[in-house]
Amino acid sequence: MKRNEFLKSLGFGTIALVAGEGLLSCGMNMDAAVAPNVTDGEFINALEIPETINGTTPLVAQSIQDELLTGKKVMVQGYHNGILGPTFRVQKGSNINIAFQNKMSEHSNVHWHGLVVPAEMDGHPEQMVMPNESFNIQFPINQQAGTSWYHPHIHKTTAKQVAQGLAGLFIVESPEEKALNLPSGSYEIPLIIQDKRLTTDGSIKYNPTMMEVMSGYMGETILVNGTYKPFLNVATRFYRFRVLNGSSARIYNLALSNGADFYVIGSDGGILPQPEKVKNLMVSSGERADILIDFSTLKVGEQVYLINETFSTMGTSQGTQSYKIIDFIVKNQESDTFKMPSSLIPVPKIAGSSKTRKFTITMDMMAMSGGMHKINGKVYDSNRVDETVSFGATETWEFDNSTGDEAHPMHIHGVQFQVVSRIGGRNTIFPQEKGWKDTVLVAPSEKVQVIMKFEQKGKFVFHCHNLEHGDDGMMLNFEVK
Ligand SMILES: [Cu+2]
Repeated sequence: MKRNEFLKSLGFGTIALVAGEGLLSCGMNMDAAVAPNVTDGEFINALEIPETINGTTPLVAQSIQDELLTGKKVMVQGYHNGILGPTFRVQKGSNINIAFQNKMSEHSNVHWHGLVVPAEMDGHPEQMVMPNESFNIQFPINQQAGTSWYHPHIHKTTAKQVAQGLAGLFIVESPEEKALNLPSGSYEIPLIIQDKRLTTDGSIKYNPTMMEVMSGYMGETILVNGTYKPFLNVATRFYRFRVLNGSSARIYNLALSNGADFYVIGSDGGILPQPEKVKNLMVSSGERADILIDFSTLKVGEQVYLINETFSTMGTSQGTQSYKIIDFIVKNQESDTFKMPSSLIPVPKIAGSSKTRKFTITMDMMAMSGGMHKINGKVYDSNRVDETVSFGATETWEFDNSTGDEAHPMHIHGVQFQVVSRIGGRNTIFPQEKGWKDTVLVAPSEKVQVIMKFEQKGKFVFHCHNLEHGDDGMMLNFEVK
């Protein structure tokens, strides 16, 4: 049953017949429970920039104090000195050796989202690091330059731990990328965009109702790099922004408040073949976008906001409101040495698919006890291997959301894939999908095909990166052998 039909059925008084405990506890104020409005206000806090570390720096998951709202110190979770974690910056071809320590009172682990690493290092939900335990993370970087990220991946508590602050960026660099002379140093800025629901004392509240498990949990406060109402002083030149949508469920349709064009130069797992000029860019949970913004057309003293523009393609709970995300204030006049290259880094097309697997992604309203969100009719079972893939095989996987009315960003571990086709719904492959991907947004009515080569042996998961959907069971195991 679709969500809309389900809500209609509630109106006919069938609640007692279809409801489980979860539904009754969420009350009858259904729409109020979904998609709280984002509040606007003055952008007066300087954007915090996470510290940059190398591939051998220890990482500690901990409960720690931070101040999300001015003057309100609260406990959050993070990997460093507050919410979120440092940004790893490593070279292609290097070896990673990270001593990970869990200093929290609950078990956790680290998934390297976007990095193609051995299965035993991937942060599979079974790989738990218990409180006060350590785990040595080692893997080689054998992939192209790109913007990956890291976060916990414990089944049923991934969303909560990410919401409480456990996430960080992992940047891979390469000589090919360096040769492009993209804006770097203080002109290369990470933007980790997350929505939070904050209590009046300024702490992060994570307690989704059943309705919010259906839609995804959305907060009314947008943080960028953990900063509330952030601004960034910029000069009259090009900047590179590494955007991560680190939200549980909220999808952003990024645009500039002056309607100016900007350029997508990279997707989840690498640089695009050429810059793509856009006015809007849809980024769903887990996805990254490497973008260039040209502030040279503005004068000192002017400002422009990165905003979310409304959209109507992702179901009724998403995109209902336009709001500001960050304020760019032009502070300095500077001459720009950067010239936009006409081509970037080639992305050789993956071909020779030996098999097509089809995955129907559905929400089953009647299955409240065992998880409503399913892939091919199944909810996640850690003891079950759902798909077996031959090592070295190239395959096409199709995610079919043609009967659904919620959006599902589907993420596959252990690979970087390419988007082959999108049939139904938005019916197109978007600029940010013309390169290496690990997460693809499958909107209502859409069937999306991706192609990839499996080059890591072992057991991995693939799942919806709407983290409430994933925790609810929209995740399966596959084994490469
Ligand atoms: Cu989903």
